[in-house]
Amino acid sequence: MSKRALISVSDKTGIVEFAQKLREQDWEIISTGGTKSALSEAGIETIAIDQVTGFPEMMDGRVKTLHPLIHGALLGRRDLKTHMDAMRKHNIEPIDLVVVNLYPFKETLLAGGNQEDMIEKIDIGGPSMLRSAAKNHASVAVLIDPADYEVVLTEITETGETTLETRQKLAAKVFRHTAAYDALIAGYLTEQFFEGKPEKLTLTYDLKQSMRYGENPQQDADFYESGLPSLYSVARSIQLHGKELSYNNVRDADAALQIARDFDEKPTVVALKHMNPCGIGIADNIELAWDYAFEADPISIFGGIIVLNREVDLATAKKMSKIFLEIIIAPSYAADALVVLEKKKNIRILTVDFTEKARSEIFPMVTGVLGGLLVQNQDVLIENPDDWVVATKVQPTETQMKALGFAWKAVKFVKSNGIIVTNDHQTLGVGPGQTNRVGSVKIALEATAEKPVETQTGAVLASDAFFPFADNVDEIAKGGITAIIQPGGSIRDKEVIDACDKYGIAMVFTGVRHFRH
Ligand code: 93A
Repeated sequence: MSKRALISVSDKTGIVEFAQKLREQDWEIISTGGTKSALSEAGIETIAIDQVTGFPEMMDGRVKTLHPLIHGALLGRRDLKTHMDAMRKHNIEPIDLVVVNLYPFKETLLAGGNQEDMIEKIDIGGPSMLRSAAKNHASVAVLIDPADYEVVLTEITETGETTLETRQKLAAKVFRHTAAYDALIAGYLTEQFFEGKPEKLTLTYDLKQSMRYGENPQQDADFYESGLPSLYSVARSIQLHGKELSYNNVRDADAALQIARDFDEKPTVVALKHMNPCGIGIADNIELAWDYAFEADPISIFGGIIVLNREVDLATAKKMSKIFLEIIIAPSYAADALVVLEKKKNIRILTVDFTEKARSEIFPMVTGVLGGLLVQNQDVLIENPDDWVVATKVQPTETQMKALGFAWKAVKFVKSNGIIVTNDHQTLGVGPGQTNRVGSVKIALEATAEKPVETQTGAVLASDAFFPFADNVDEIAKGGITAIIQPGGSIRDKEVIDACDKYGIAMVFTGVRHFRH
């Protein structure tokens, strides 16, 4: 009796050649509607699935292969007399090879399919056959990837059958594949039916890029992208120029995109180094925003990551091209601006779709720990300044309030302990990541002191978490700061407030902290 294969594929790439070779080895081929048509057109003889099951394909194809005559043929153990007896009794002819690829759920999602389209793209019969065949890999070979056609054909041509080792590997691959397929469906439906609960999203990721190395050359690394992509992401960015992104590039570019997301009312430029903002500028046009971001720290910006939230024009491009920058990201570039930037060989130029900013907030943030993962949703709380409380007797002026609002947005992205000094349109000093808050205050104030005096007028300070002691305020007063914004909530708040009043500094409590460890 000749061997039997069942072929049922949505993506028909390479299937004609594969089926042709099987027929040359005298294999019988069973196939479902669309696959059968494709093979018949190429002159390949196949048996229709309904001929095997005795049932027509029905309900728009929802039921085609879900039948004991198919699943018995896949699951029956060839080494057990009872199974073989059952097969004989019920006229079940064994199937030795299954070739299936599933309804294109992910592709339809990426193409913007609506909910109804997506539901129809949930493949039921395909995964069932894959799972039956993979479970019975002792006897059945199962293919989901055209890249594996060759090895199976070679074995069949040489010996008439596949090896156990190959079948085992293919079975493991199938369960990885169906698990990812189901996880993507679970993620999609969760997003559809559980509004605003990103922490409940099922995590599905696909390998996007094998990186040359990780944080250091002695570390291996890969870049995975979410199964539920948003175009406002490094993973979905389009690179117009420059070398491939490195591991550190991806992290920095991501951090810079997260910062820029919070500043959309006005043209904004974010400059970032090693996960911390080194300059943020907002203005009425993108060129001036660049000037502010640059002047915020003309040294750190060298080799920096830049995100501009408006089209890059020629004047801005000319200014940017004067220094070495690692990455530039913007929604678009004027043609002449791009020409100028592309003259720099080593710069990476990317675009992302800023209209998808809000959607990007659903991504869970995943951090690796030894032996596990920590998952949280993003820190995207929208704060209403009306809820903030002036804690001091000294009241902030309107200009100070504007500057405090800017500083508060900016400090959220500074590594804890995070301190930032700004005016109302530009960062002046960043104090990131010190193990005590006074250390961060000192760094931020030192950097501020180096700035031209006129930019320091009206400088305010933000702290990502409360001040545990009044010593911070003593330092801040020495730096000439006139207003502070911080969460409040320390048991020594009163001492901190009294110190501010003593120095004539206004202080606002937000009631919300923004750690970034
Ligand atoms: O709608 S289904 O879930 N019901 C089934 O019984 C079934 N059997 C195979 N989808 C089913 N398939 C899928 O049809 C396969 O996974 C494959 O993707 C596709 C091939 O259909 P056709 O040969 O008609 O193009």
